[in-house]
Amino acid sequence: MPEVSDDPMGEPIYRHPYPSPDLAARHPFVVHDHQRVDDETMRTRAEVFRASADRRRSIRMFSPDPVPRDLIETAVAAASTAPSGAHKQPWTFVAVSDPTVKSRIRQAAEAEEHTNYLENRMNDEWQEALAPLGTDHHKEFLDVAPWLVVLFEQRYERRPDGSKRKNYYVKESTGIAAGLFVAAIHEMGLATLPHTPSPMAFLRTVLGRPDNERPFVMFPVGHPLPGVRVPDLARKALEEVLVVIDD
Ligand code: IYR
Repeated sequence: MPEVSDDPMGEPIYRHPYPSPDLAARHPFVVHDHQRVDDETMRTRAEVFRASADRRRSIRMFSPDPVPRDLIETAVAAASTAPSGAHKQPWTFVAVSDPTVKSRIRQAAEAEEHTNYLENRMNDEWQEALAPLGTDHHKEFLDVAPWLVVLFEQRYERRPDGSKRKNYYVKESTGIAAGLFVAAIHEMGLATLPHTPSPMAFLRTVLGRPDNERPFVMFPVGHPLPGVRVPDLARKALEEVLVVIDD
């Protein structure tokens, strides 16, 4: 087995190598397949990704044009590469294109949003924050978008004997998977919207999911409706979101 690299001066960089021989004897480890590239190549790749990410917008009017199922499958496969607490991958994606089920979801979502917007379940401060986005309780896109992908977090897992096995960092893990899903959908040229018709418990019932799963976020997916308008938002400047503690 190749040894991890040491300092050229002969001093080991790590005094506590990972995995320890004892750990490696008990669990399988493999050498990481990594191709190091030079700084300029990294700069180019980083900028290509940044510029693409910056073109992403949340879309609230989708074209009804169908989207092949294999594209959704590939996006979920990409999302499911997300790092997760103790590698438990505590998520389930439910992809719906059945118009009857989409319509049931829309009805239930609009009922919750009606309470949110028109019966003041979202307080004034919240409604003010949303005003520039122009959202309301109508969620037509839930019928129109060819796919609704509902992401569930698994708070625990059932062992074959029915007992519960805890998952760790469920929200963090599922949140990262959600981010990768958004990126995958965008990179393939489709659009989505992270939608949370809160409270979302109805999604568990409508989709017949087990009691260890809790809805985390829902993604309508499709092509944007041609000519769709989006809020003229600016993203925060790097200086507003990045603090560097340099040497
Ligand atoms: N879930 C509601 C309200 C909403 C909340 C936030 I925070 C948003 O950024 C946008 C909408 C809805 O989907 O309309």
